[in-house]
Amino acid sequence: MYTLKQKNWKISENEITSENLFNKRRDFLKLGAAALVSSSVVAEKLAAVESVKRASLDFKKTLYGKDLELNSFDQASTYNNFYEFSLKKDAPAKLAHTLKPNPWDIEIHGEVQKPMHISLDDIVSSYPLEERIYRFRCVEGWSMVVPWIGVTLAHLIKKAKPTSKAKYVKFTTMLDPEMFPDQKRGLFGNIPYPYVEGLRIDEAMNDLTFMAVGMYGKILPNQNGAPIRLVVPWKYGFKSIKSIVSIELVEKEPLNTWKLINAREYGFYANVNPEVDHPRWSQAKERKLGSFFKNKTMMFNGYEEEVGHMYKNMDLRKYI
Ligand SMILES: Nc1nc2c(c(=O)[nH]1)N[C@H]1C(S)=C(S)[C@@H](COP(=O)(O)O)O[C@H]1N2
Ligand SMILES: [Mo]
Repeated sequence: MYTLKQKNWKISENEITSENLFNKRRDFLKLGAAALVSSSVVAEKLAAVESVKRASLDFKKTLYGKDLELNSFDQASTYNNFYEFSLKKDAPAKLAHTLKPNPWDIEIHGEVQKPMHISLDDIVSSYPLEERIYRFRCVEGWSMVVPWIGVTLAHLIKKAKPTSKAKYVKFTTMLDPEMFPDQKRGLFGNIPYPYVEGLRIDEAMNDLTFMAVGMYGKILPNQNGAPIRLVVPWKYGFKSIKSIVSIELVEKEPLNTWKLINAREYGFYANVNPEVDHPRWSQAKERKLGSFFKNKTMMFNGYEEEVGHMYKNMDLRKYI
């Protein structure tokens, strides 16, 4: 079993870094690395970009979130939770150049008729990518609005043909201490690795549940979970697991990292809910990155119409 040091998980009300020179350096490094990878769609796209910019993606715009006011790319890419790099919000943007998102392979397996491996290239080249603007709410009380680019998780899962025993989905982040410095620290690390998460199968198949490969028109910056991460907009941000290598269909409710660390404070469901406070802080309000005032937290983060039916007969005070 893991012995865990007591940490100060609570948010420090950090300000947002506006301009970030490290981004430019990181993109430059990434372009260098990409040139070494042969004949891959993503690598070609990267190589085709002359200036120090992230590769653009082809995608279609959708109506999701069209009336929401976006946060800036700088805000979303310099204020991150990615414990594989650091506990500090501004650190992943500076450290994440060690993540090598290409080539990348995701395994879809477990209770499926057609276990499969898909590469990031497969996703980028064989699926129509869409852009969806979603609200995103961290359990710590900050929120943002981000234009993600990707495919629905249902799209990927259906390909593998789940069996009738597939009741939950378990996700796993890459385990590679060369890419993620905190994974080198073993029991002294910030959290146990690899980071794992889970969804119930109906949640996983819900139309809102998204696998993002990009944001703001381009491939994901490493610090936001490159090359592919989950986005579950009605749940607290920790459910939206980054840099995924395994999607496993399972029969029993899988453990998730935060519940494993502290089951009293973090549950499996983690639905955004203004009425159910975190044991150490209220969830009634939130502060959008870059804004001075707090707003009221919305039930299911504003997605009640789309997802409320899945929790009709559940006591949401019990199933936190
Ligand atoms: N592998 C991994 N995934 C992760 C985390 C992490 O530390 N490691 N942090 C989670 C938390 S707490 C949040 S709020 C979001 C933050 O996503 P962002 O940095 O893109 O805003 O990622 C989630 N996914
Ligand atoms: Mo979070």
